[in-house]
Amino acid sequence: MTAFNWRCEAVDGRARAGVLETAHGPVATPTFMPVGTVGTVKAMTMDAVRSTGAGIVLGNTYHLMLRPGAERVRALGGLHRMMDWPGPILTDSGGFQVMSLGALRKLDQDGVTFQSHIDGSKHRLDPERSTAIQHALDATITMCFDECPALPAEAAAIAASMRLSMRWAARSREAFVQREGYGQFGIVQGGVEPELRAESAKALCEIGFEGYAIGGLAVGEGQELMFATLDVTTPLLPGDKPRYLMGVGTPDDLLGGVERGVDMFDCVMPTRAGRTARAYTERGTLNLRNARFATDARPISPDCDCLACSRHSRAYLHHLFRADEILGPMLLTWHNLAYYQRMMRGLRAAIVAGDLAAHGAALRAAWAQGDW
Ligand code: PRF
Ligand code: ZN
Repeated sequence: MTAFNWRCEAVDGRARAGVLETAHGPVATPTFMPVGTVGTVKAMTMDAVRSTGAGIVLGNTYHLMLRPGAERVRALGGLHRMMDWPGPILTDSGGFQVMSLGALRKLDQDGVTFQSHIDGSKHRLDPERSTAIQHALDATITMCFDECPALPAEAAAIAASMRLSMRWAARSREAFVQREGYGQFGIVQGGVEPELRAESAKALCEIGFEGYAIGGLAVGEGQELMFATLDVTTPLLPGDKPRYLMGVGTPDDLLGGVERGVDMFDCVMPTRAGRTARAYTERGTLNLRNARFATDARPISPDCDCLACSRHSRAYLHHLFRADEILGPMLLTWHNLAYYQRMMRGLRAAIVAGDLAAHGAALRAAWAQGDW
């Protein structure tokens, strides 16, 4: 059995390239984790997800506990078996989703009571229950149960929320059952206040986790403040453990995160955009519903080897979206995930080559240049 471990292979500035070793196989970092909220990466088969080069996917405690239920997933052999993804899976802990999706939420020091967004039924999540559910799902990486305030917010409110999350982190750690090749990540909170981020990072390092996430960002503060907060946060985290920026982001956010020492990312952006006709490319984004693509016989991107780009034209994708055909979202989600994974491969190679500054500048110049 493999021990859960992150091994650094190269450093370029603050950026790191490495390998995360887990019970469900290795993952090269920096990595982007496609979001499989309810046990499916929407519009994709898992073979298709694999073909893009993804090494790890994300699942959600909140959604899976409501439907089909954690015990049902366990009975179906765990999330890996149920969704046909034998590789590593990271599950988010549910607190963030309760706050954005749950109805009639009531937060107390112990946890949160809420109503399901599906049928209004009443549920409770707390650090112990969230951790037990993530075990039932058989998550390779379990996340601490935390609270994430929307920004902007008063510093006093952010401080109180962060301290609650740190008490919940200690309880999450207590509830975590150590197994070979499995890990649990703490989540740094504290808004955009450097002192609060420092207090949070210190509290988590004292508890000790297999990895450290940076939460509470990309919640309305803007990219400049997010990067400034990363600048003061990543140096406070252990150099030999993986770092995960939660719920981020655009290709430009990922590049900035990698440059600041982040190793893992997840976001609905490539998959959600794929269902709404927005294509990510080396030259920025394209809206394939736009009339100018109606007769465009070129592939979405000349540099892409995904199914959409190797077999189909922009004009065909345009037609599929205009006709509301299911194949449109399928092909474009595939393309967007292929782009994100290709970009991450490029970043890893650049870090290994000690070339990230020039590589990053070239990426930004091409995004700004616009369509071919
Ligand atoms: N905490 C958790 N999940 C999250 C976040 C957080 O702060 C964010 C913030 N961008 C996304 N997902 N548990
Ligand atoms: Zn493509």
